[in-house]
Amino acid sequence: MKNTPSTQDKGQISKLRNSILYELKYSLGVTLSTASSSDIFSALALVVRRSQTDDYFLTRERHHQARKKRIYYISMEFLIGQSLRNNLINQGLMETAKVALESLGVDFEVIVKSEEDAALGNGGLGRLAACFIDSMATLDIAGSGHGIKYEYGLFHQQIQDGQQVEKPDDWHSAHSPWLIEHQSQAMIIPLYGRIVEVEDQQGNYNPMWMDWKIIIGVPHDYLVSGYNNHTVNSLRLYSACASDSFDIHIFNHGDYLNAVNQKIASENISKVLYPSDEVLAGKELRLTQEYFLVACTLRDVMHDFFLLSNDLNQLPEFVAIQLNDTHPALAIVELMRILVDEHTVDWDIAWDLTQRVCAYTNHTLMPEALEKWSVKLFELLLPRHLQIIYEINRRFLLEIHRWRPERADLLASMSLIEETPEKKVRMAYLAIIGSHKVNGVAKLHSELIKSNLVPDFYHLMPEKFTNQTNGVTPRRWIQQANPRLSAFLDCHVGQEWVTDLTLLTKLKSLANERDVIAELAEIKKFNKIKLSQIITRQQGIIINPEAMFDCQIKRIHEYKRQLLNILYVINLYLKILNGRGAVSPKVHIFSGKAAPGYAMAKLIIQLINQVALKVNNDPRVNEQLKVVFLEDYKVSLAENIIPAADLSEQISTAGTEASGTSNMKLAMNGALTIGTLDGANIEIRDAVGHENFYVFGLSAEQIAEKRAKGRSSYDEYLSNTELKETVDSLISGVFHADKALFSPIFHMLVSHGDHYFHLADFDSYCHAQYQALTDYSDTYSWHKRALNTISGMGEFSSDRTIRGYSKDIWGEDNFK
Ligand code: 26W
Repeated sequence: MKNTPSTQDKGQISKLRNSILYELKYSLGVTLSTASSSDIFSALALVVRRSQTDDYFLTRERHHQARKKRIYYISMEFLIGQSLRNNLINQGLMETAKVALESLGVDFEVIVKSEEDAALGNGGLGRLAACFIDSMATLDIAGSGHGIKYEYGLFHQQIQDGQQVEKPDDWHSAHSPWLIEHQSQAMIIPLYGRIVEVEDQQGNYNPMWMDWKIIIGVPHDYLVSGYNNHTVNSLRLYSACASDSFDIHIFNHGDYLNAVNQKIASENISKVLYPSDEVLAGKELRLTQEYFLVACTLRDVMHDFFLLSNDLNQLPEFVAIQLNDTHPALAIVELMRILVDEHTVDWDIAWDLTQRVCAYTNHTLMPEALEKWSVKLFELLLPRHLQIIYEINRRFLLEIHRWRPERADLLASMSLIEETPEKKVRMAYLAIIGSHKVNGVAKLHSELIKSNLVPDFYHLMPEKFTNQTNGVTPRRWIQQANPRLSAFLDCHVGQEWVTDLTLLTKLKSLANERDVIAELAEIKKFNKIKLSQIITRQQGIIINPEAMFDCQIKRIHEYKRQLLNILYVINLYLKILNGRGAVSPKVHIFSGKAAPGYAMAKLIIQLINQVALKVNNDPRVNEQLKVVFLEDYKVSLAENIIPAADLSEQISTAGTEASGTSNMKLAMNGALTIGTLDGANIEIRDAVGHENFYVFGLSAEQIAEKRAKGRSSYDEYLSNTELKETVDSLISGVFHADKALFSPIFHMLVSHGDHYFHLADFDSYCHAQYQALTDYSDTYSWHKRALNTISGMGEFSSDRTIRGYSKDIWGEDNFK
């Protein structure tokens, strides 16, 4: 039964409705009868933004009065997704907005869905940044995100003939109702030029950076509401603007001349997000983007700081900078430049302040993802920064020599500069020595940083290295994505779970209540039907919602092993054909993008699609097995898949996935996990109970041992007839008339050493899959285990993670 709105509610509803009509008319120039869904979306968004803006100014003033330390979370990526529903929930306007739109004869769901995702990120690292700014606001931390306002976000993926085709993501940032442009706060960022070696009046060495060209950075604020607490922080996105198209009169005369004479095609800098989440081929534009972000952010940092104090010694009391991977590591160098060159701070003092301000989060162990920038490129783009890096390095090498005088080899291996084959700056080393804390994103990962990635750095400065296991925001990933589960939790554990996820443990005591389990099963079924409809709409495939939904949703990468999953599907398909079939029906759902230049990942997508085509059209297996590849994976699609999943695939080669975060989102929504002992899987398994986690495969240690010893994947291939039969099908023409099409995959596995151990883990994976499918046929006990899984997931809220950063890295005073 619907509640009748109170008089006060009625007042709010009519106020909101009038505000929508006002925005339609005066901001968008349309009337309700002529407005499109997107107009109505914009109008409502503008109304919500107004309510956020009031809270934003109050929050800033309150934080300023309390002299709170400010946290600057610098990240090249923020994978926000849609914002309307999230902002309505956090501002407490959800129900009012629904009724107000209804009263205007407008379907709320249609409006919400018409919003384009803001896809300013590739995957895990970018989405984590988005969860973190949500948690900082919810915890009333004075923390802002700082990123780039890319004109084009992550490409859209289309599947044509089974292959990925990339289309530009023109998300019309210029018209996003969420972004507030601040032309008046535009900043000048120097680039290129040369160093002139001069002395100051006291005779001190005082190099001058001269003849630089300029970029103009324009900040845009995206307001970030905390949950139900009136705190509103901001995500500041900078766009680069060409100096000739800019209102240059706002700058003083000297800057004006520089701007006009030395303009560069600067708007290119914020044109597009680099679509690779692991390797970048030393692109000049990317280094420019990284510097641009850092330089803009530090101007804001210094501006905010001087509002609080004129004493630079107090910098670490009022400022913390968190580096989201090494991409913004130049912040260390830029801060040194500002302190030493602009404020004539003594080098040693500047270095101490810089280290106390900065902290670095590592997100990957993959060697190819560790950033190294050519010295030549530095010399060209940032000559003064290169000098500063050399000076940091000179002092650091002296320190190493004092520490281990007998180990001359360390001077080369720990140097910030790699000498061969080409001189390069090792950004991870710079980030480590310029920070007071270095953290990994799951326990195993943080251990591997110390033992494998940078053991010498760990031995030199063990106190720096810590762990902060990732988390995800329950506001988006439960409350918004899964409203029915959210209502279920409100009812059974109380509404406070939204900001205190540990309350989920209360569910444990309900595990024997049949009607509670039945309720949970109904919720899952509802979500599965909804997803089935999306699948049918997108692909015309009919899905049985009773089947087990087995989901692997993440970037496509060899180390994440979507290939292992599809090999299992092939194996199952062949078995069904041989009458040794499945136990109960299942659907394998894949979704994810491959980097446009990553040929093997793209071929894996094609294989999945070809297997889907074959299996889905084979009447012999039809009732038992379906394969779906959902195109254009993004945050809003994830919100539809995750609540519908029964089984979560977290099957990376042990020791390769830093943490994973879809593992958390899926488990929170009641999926059981099949996974390796990798990343945060290990902690999830301990939290949800080993009986609710299908573990398989070699451990990180075993993998390392095998790698060290050397092995033959060819022997592995020969040793198991089922495996051989499965792998042979890749080149037998079963899945594509062109037998050679998938031979690169075949050869990678069989003749090129199978770097990610698909073959070695295959048998163990199939057993775990078999067990999961068998267990699934006992519906009641499956849902009971889903309940227990949810109840164990309390510690994977990003609120817990942010509290950890705040206490161990930023200093506890943030909660003041
Ligand atoms: C050089 C370009 C580049 C871009 C992005 C290199 C590396 C990256 C990231 C490190 C890739 C990434 O997203 N890493 C993921 O971070 C998540 C959040 O911590 C983790 O959960 C994932 O395990 C990790 O792969």
